[in-house]
Formats: sequence, C-alpha cells, structure tokens
Amino acid sequence: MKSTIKEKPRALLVAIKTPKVSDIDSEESLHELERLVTTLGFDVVAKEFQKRPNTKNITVVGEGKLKHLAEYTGGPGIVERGNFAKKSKAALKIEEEKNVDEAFEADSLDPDLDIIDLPKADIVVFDCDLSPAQMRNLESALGVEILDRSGVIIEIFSRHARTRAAKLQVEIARLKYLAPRLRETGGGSERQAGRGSGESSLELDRRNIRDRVTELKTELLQVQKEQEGRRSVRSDQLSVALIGYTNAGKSSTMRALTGSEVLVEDKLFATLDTTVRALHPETHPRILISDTVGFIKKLPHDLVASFKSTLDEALNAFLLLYVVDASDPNYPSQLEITKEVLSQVGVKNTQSYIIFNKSDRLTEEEKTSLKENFPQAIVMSSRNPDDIKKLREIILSAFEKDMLEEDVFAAYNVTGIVGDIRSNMRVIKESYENLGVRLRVRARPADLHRLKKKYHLT
Ligand SMILES: Nc1nc2c(ncn2[C@@H]2O[C@H](COP(=O)(O)OP(=O)(O)OP(=O)(O)O)[C@@H](O)[C@H]2O)c(=O)[nH]1
Ligand SMILES: [Mg+2]
Repeated sequence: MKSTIKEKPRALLVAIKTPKVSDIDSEESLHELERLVTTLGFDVVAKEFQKRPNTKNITVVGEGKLKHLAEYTGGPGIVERGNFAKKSKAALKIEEEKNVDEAFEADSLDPDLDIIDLPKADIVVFDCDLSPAQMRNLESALGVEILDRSGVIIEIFSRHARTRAAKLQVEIARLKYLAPRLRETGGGSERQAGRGSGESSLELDRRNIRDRVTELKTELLQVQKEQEGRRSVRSDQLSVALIGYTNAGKSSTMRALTGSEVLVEDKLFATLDTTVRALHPETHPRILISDTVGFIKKLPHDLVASFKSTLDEALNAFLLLYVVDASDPNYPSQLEITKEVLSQVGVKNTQSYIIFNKSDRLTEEEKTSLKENFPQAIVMSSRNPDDIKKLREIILSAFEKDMLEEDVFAAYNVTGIVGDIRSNMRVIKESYENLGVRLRVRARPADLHRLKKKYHLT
C-alpha cells in the first residue's frame, strides 16, 4: 500500500449515504475522513456523496455516479466485462440492483457538475469499507488507486507507530488487511492474466503473509510479557488514565500534569503507545498518569484487537479521565464512541470524570451550557495553568476519598520509617517530641496496614 502512494496525492472523497445512517452522521464521518486523509498528507480536491440502499454493490456506487467519478480521475468509468472481479455473480448483481440504483441516483447527481471543469484526482478514498472485489472493480473503472476508511486508518497507524509493540500490532493489522487484497499482477487491465502460474504465486504470497503474521504474533507476545512485568510492578500504584477521541488533547493534558515532553500534534493518532509518567510536582504516594491511543469511529476490528493490550493500562487504572474536545461540534458522538470502545475492551465501573477540553475556544454561553448539562464534568483548557492546578486537585481528592487520616508515631531509633511515610503518605502535620516525630498522615488503608506491620506499630 505504502509504495503506491505518491508524494502529495490529490484525493477525491466519496461517501455513501445509506438509509441506516442519518445525513448528519454521514457528513460528520466524511469530515473526519477528510482529516484522516489530510493527516496522511493528501490534498482533498473534492467530496462526493451518493444515496444508496446499501454499500454492497460491486462498484459501491451506481453506474451513473461511477462515470461521474471517472471525470475526476480520467478512468474509463465502467468496469470492462472481462475485468469484473467475481464476474458471473457480479454481473447478476448489477442486473438485480440496477432498478434500485436508478431510483436512488436521481436525486444525488447534480447535472451542473457535468459542465464544470472538475479537479483532477490521483486517488479515490471511500468512507466505507470496501471488499477486495469492490476495490478491484473501482480501480479498473477509475484507473487510479482506491483506498477505504480502514486502509487510511491502518496507513496512519503504521506511519505513527514508534515502539516495538505498536509497530508489531500495526503490522499484524496491516498484513491481515492486505492479504485478501493482494492481486495477481501490479494492477490495471493485466490483472486478469493471473490465472495459472499467477494464481499460485498469489497463493504463495498469501501463505507468506499468514506465516509472517504468526511470526509477528509470537514476537508481540514476548514484548507483551515484558510489558506485563513492568505493569505488575506498577500495579499497586495509584494510576489515572487519560482516554478519549483522537486529537482531544490527551497528550497536552498529560504534559501539563506531569511536566513531561510527550508528543503533541494537531494530527489524528499522534499517540499510539501508552506513556506513563508521575504527576508533577510529585505526590506522596506517587500518582501515575497514562496517556494512550485515541479512538475514532469505525476503527478497523483488527486494530481494536491489537490495541487492546495498549488499553490494558486504562483497564487497570483507578481513575479514568475522558478527554473531550468541547470545541468540536461532534463531541457528543465522540464521547459515545469512547465509552463504547472501552466497554468493548472490558472497562466498567471505574471511577471517571469527563474533561471538556479546549474551553479557550468556547464562548461564555457555551461553557455555561456545558456546565449545566454536565454538572459533574470539568470544563477546562490544557493550556491554562490554573485549570491544570484544579484538575490536579480533583485527581488528588479522588484518591484521598478512600484514604484514612491517622496519627503515627515514628520513634527516632526506628530506621527508615519517616522516609517510608513520606514517600507513601501525605503528611498533614508533624510535631517533634523527645523520642520521635508524631505525624498526622492521610494514606490508603493498605499502606497504613503495611506500615504498622513492617515497623511493629500498634
Ligand atoms: N485551543 C486549544 N488547543 C488544544 C488544547 N489542548 C490541546 N490542544 C491542541 O489540540 C491538538 C491535539 O492535541 P494532543 O494533545 O496531541 O491530542 P491527543 O488527544 O493526544 O491526540 P492523539 O494522540 O492524536 O490521539 C494539538 O494541536 C494541541 O495543541 C486546548 O486546551 N486548547
Ligand atoms: Mg496524543
């Protein structure tokens, strides 16, 4: 896939409006596809819609629309008979669906467009998943590279993966996506020549891919075991996970809370790996914050599966912060998706807060209305240090809710006890007496219990 993408390709985006999806949802989704495609470095030159009963047609769009799309790409606009993928079935299906096509197409074709000089496109990106056969048919009719939504997302993930684990996860998803789409020859009309020896080499390629996927999975398991080890070292620590839609401002919030230099970019899926840092200035006990991969609508299944381990950090967190870009008009559906993905990977009943981020972009009225509609939520900007201070306090009090306040007497002749207290508990008051220090502490019941046992306190 990578090798065929040119330097700044001009992309035409196509969305299918089916009766199942509302107009607003499909426009939102197309807008998001535009951001995804721009993240890949393409120029979006035009967007096209078509109403269809479903996305199952062998060229997805109807015949008339296909011809119209070919005006952008310079392709023939039809799939020549011999080039049809799944020939006989496909041909039958065309006949079957023709009547429905015409009915739906009537209101989606704008006759004025035919006389306007259309911009040229070198790639056509569909906002739905395409079967390998649909992809081949579209390539044949349009004469340019075709990508679907999953293909775009997988490509972004594979460009942004940094760590070994992320690279392995993405490569597995990419190969699984590519395997059924492999074809006999490079492309164009020679494709049908692939019978006989071509087909067996194709089979070989597919088997090589399957073997490679198995190899990568074994390697991934090894890497995950090591990560598991590191995670269990952290398991008794206090942890907060930042989660949410891509580009919501998770990494920016992480930076502000921890003073660390995690990557912040105005790109979709800038972060793919989980980063864990301590809240800064440090607290006693230490509170760990984790920043992780963002979510998006229609995330390819293989990617959800492979990123499950990345999200395990969130699964294990004591507190979840759902970061939402409140300045994005689509924030309600983004919040829904976040909750949906989390429930898919098994998160439930974890204490959580919603953070409406980027409040600097909101009007006073918008902020007031958010606060009224979501009284428990935090409306803030990761760029405002006062807001970050407040968020820090909210995190601290979430942990302290379960803590107990007690007096501990640390005798001078007991080595290590004061250091132990300071690193694991919050000292509220201390007074020096003849034989030792009396400390008023706030701590987790488990830490108090451990301390008493270790130093034989009553
Ligand atoms: N105006 C404004 N922009 C913000 C704020 N917080 C983050 N941003 C910007 O939003 C963009 C995305 O921020 P990130 O922190 O990278 O977002 P993310 O949620 O980590 O995104 P992914 O890693 O891609 O999932 C960047 O350009 C940030 O500078 C904010 O409070 N106000
Ligand atoms: Mg990020």
